[in-house]
Amino acid sequence: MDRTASISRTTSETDIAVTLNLDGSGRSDIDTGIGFFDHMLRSFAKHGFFDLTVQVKGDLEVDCHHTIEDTGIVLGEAIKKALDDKKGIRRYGSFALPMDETLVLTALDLSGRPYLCFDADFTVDKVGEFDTEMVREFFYAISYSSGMNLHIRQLAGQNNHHIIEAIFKSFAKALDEAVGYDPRITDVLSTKGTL
Ligand SMILES: [Mn+2]
Repeated sequence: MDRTASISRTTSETDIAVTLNLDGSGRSDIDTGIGFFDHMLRSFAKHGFFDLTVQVKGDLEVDCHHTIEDTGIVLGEAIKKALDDKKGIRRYGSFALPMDETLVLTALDLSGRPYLCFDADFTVDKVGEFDTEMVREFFYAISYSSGMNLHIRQLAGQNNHHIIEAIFKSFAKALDEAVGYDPRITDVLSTKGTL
């Protein structure tokens, strides 16, 4: 089964095209206009073994808000579409990812019910042209548009670049686990019969 989804979304604020292959090899082609955000999305693809294309033309003359939030919405829609009926997948995934002094835990459930619990402390307003307060907005958008229960918790860390990068990488590893197949799961992993 091909688990690839392409989603395009155009508004007066952003023009976004995303293609995601859940069964990729980590290849990516990313251009959001925000260098640090590109770095994070490339890390997400690499460490989750997803193939990912993200092309964004956003209103960066305003600020980075719409570009990052809307990319989260579209990436979440692509995750949801690529997963289709979720038959055979593990559903749950978690990963505690270290990066030097930083440690970030992500735990997620592809339950169909959106919920974000986010706990990370940033001590600077920006990394490059990326506003640190947008990390939460990005993952909120993903959780809602994909129907994902998503917990992200910083357990240790000082350097803001490390903290954000560890968040994106631990999310990638947790998602890779959750979308993976378990041969013991022959239908949908829910006593309700649907996710
Ligand atoms: Mn880095």
